[in-house]
Amino acid sequence: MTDFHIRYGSEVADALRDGRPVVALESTIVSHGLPRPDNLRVAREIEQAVRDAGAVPATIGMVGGRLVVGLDDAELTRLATVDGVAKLSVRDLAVAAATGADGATTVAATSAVADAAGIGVFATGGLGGVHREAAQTFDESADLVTLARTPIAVVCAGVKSILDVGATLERLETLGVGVVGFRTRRFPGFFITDGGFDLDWSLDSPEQVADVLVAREQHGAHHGGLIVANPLPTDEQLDPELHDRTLADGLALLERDGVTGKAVTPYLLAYFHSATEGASLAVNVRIILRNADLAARIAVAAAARRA
Ligand code: PSU
Ligand code: MN
Repeated sequence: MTDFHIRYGSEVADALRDGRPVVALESTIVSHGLPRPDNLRVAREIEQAVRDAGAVPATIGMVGGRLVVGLDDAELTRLATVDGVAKLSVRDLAVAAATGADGATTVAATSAVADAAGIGVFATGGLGGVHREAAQTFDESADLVTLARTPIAVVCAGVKSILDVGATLERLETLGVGVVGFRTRRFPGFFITDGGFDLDWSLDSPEQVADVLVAREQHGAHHGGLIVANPLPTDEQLDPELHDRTLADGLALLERDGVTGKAVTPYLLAYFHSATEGASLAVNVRIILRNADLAARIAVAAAARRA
């Protein structure tokens, strides 16, 4: 566990003190993953989905150099609407704090901060991973190495299909990050239900996931993350043909525009949202809301087991 200088939202502070269920939420999807003005509305809807399932949402981000666990509505609005919000991975947190920056935390940074805050369950859309062409570019999300050392359960719809899904699963295995399907033995591909790879484990209920979290603690096997892969039902996924076409075009544009590094993921997501005329955005939102709901149910079940 790393020490961060954290300011807590009052509702989150109360819930953590009382041992009530809390779900961490990231802010990069709000600032960089979803287009304005939908991003702010969706950010609020994600929090509401957590509340509706009985847990307290803790959206994490940096405001004026202060790391906040449980952004209030004004802070959330700021990160969703002002220009120049930095995309913060773990390595960026100290620099951003020292320079008084506004920043949105990625899966990696959100996981690290949530763990430091004592929050064990986190909901997002899709995890970062190994990028296509990574053999040349070495572009692999810090989400992977951070999850190798951070004991948190991350509910997501697999990794974004813009990545090399097979390579990402191999890296997760090497790094000792647990991966379980929620009611599936196929690893989801974010916009699409089936990412093309098998999983060893499938769990059937939030209570069963909570049992695994407790077992990890009892067996001292909780040094790394646990990915709970929650696929969209097939009738809600992005049309696979539209998906494949958009992805091919997006990757070509990436190359044409010379986009590299941390700009790659936001660029491709923005391209998807505009090229599919909102279809991928609707799917993206659906994914996040479903994951927020499942994460909250897991947090509720885990809190009950610890009570
Ligand atoms: N999933 C989404 N939208 C996003 C991201 C994930 O549905 O915007 C963000 C997450 O914050 C994740 C980041 O940590 O993309 C990965 O970026 P990179 O590939 O640069 O590590
Ligand atoms: Mn990268």
